[in-house]
Amino acid sequence: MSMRLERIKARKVYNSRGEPTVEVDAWVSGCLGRAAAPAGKSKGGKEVMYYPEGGVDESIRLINGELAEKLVGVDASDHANVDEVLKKFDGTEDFRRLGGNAAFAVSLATAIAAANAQGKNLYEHLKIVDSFRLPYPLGNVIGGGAHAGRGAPDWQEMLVSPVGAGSVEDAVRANFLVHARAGKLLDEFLGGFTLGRGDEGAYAPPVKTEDGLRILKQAADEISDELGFRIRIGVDVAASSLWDPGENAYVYRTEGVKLSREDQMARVAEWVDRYELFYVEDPLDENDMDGFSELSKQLRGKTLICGDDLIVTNPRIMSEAAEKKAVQAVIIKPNQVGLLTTAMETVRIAHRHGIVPVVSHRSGEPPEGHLAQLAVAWGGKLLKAGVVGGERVAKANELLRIGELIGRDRMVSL
Ligand code: 2PG
Ligand code: MG
Repeated sequence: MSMRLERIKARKVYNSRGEPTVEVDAWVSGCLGRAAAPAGKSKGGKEVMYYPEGGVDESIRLINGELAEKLVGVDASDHANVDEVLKKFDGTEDFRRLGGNAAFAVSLATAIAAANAQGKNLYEHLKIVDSFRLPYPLGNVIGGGAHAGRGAPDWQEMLVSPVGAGSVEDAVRANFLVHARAGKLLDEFLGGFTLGRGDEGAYAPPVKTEDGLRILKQAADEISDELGFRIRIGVDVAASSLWDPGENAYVYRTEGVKLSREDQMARVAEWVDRYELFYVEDPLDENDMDGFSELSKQLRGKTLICGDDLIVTNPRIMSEAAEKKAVQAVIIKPNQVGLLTTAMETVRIAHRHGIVPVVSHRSGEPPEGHLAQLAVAWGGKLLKAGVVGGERVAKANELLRIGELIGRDRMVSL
């Protein structure tokens, strides 16, 4: 059935960091879809440009003017039609005319409107899998790096995921309990801690990375024993933020050490063993794909090496990483490439190679839950969306709602 896009309107709203962002309203057959764009802080060098010269205001001017003229009337029942217009309208490789974040907000709002017009859920409208499953939530509990101030851990995120939970309720609750327990343990370790948090709701304590890992492991093990299912921990090193090409080293400011590429790899391997890390995102700089391949070979079977800044949701780089056996998991952040269809292409490549798609939030998020719908639509096995903070909880709550529809115990197998 053909469904024409009737109207589109953009406005300026704010993300969880208080930065301006684009929100778009789209109407298809009288039904509204609304979505806003997130923003990263530890961005990959090959991500598209978020906004053109002139910033958010220029994107809004374009959407409400020239783009609306091109988009109104397009058949939105097939999402590819919408993204095709967006791509042509921008006409650049990196979305520098319209802005990748503006494209993302239009793409998502239109998909939501089209889903609503068809009486479908978003995950049904954008599905690329045959049967729906619920991803395990992956959330950061202790962090630092670019998401916190000075004195916090050098590695950006220490993450938890209840990979043994049998239902989405148990899974979501487990992460909240681990977060609370880690706060208590940090307070004990530091002899008093403000419980201050960074951009994504993870504690940002004045501790070294390894102390954070030890404490998170303890919190996860204790809650795992109490609940009776397996809870694992992982990390996002976000190593591009540590890599200093001038020094030819990974620079740990809080610890006051500099590690060579080899020492960085050795440290990652050692901590994977010591803290039983099941997931390691961006252990090395984004320009070192060979290093990813080496680490993947060395740690095969022990952990999932995941590419975020390395792959930036880009289908071409995804294919290259798959060919070089550089990763076993890939972060999917649609705003890294601007369009849902481009992100979907990357997910398809990942599935073809048995690489785990990890559908992910950004450090600056709008307080909405659509990401959970995308994860289910695309067969994401992990939903990386933080633990606490309204904009993070919104994704967990949406996952609970989807659980009502497809079955609360239909968890993916990891
Ligand atoms: C990351 C993300 C989200 P940012 O590195 O994975 O956790 O951070 O959005 O700042 O890129
Ligand atoms: Mg990352």
